[in-house]
Amino acid sequence: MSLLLPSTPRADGFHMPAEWSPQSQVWMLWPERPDNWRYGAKPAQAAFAEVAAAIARFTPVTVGVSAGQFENACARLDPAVRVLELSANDAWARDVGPSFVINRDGEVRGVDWQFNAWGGLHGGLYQPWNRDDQVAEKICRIEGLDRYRSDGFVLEGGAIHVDGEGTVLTTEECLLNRNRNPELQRGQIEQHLRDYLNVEKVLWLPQGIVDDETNGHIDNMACFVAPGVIALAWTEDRNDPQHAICQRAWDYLRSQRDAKGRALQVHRIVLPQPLSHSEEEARGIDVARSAWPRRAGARMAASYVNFLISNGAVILPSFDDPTDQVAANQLADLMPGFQIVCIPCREILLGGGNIHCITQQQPTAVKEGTIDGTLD
Ligand code: KQY
Repeated sequence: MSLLLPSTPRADGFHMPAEWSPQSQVWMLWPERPDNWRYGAKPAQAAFAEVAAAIARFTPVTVGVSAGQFENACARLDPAVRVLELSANDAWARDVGPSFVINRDGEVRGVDWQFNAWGGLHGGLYQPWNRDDQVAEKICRIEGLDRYRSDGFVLEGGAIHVDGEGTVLTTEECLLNRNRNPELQRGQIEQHLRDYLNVEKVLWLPQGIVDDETNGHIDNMACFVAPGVIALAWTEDRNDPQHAICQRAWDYLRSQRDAKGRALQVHRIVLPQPLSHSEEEARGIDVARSAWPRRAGARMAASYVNFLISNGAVILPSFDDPTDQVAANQLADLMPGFQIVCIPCREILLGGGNIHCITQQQPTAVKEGTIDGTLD
């Protein structure tokens, strides 16, 4: 059974745990729309399958697939991956799946954010988005988890990162954008974050990555890698408009403390050189009025920070760029004890996001005072 709850996670003693907390599974969706993924999504499907197989070495993976793609996805995905029929408008599990919350009794629930395709009719990326907006509810029903629905508050999972200890990281560019919640002031948005994530402190970076079609999602720009420790995307190129954005984020974070009163440690993670859609890549995408156009030469929002942490692993995008190894080394130094697994991800980037955007971790329910949920 899966109930729609009238209260909030905060009122009920639930909070969103950090990504490095134990996970019972990771959710993904199967790409197929030809107006976002080139050549009928075949190259993207291969990349998604590679990501799913990499995660499955550490954590069980479930992939939601349309009826029309069910057979194909089953054939192409690693046999360890669970495949379920679950329709969506595209394949961004981070943004359309539930953000899972837990309590001290080892219970898990879902937060079902209202979704408007990254801006609705004011800069949104496609229409309709009704099936995307049903994904969180469907996942909660499949798992038999109760759910909170944030009606009246639009948010995507990629727009927030939590440390699990009372702090959330986000961007003004996205959350204060008039195309998400035009009727809400900053203070009201903060209150929604407090209520649905059960946090005390909101850290607001001004902007995200240049030309990010999500309006600057935090999951491409910065994330927590441990309590009080942040990985920040960084370029030294002063001729790149990204440099000033990174510098402002750095200055802001260095001036802040988290909910526990800790000064933040901020670590720079190299950005790849600016990458854009090639003529050939743009040609492979269907032209459709209902979707965001993909033009040759358009800069893509490439960032290594768009990685997933899952049960001791960091699943890290690579771009066939000389900086791939630099980023992997930086993260290995920053996250000792985690296995860094690099996956070529240009095909996912072409669709507008990366590994973190296409995955949603479901935490393991652990009762406080027990080890892995079983009584000592
Ligand atoms: O940043 C993310 N969490 C998702 C990116 C979605 C892009 C849609 N084309």
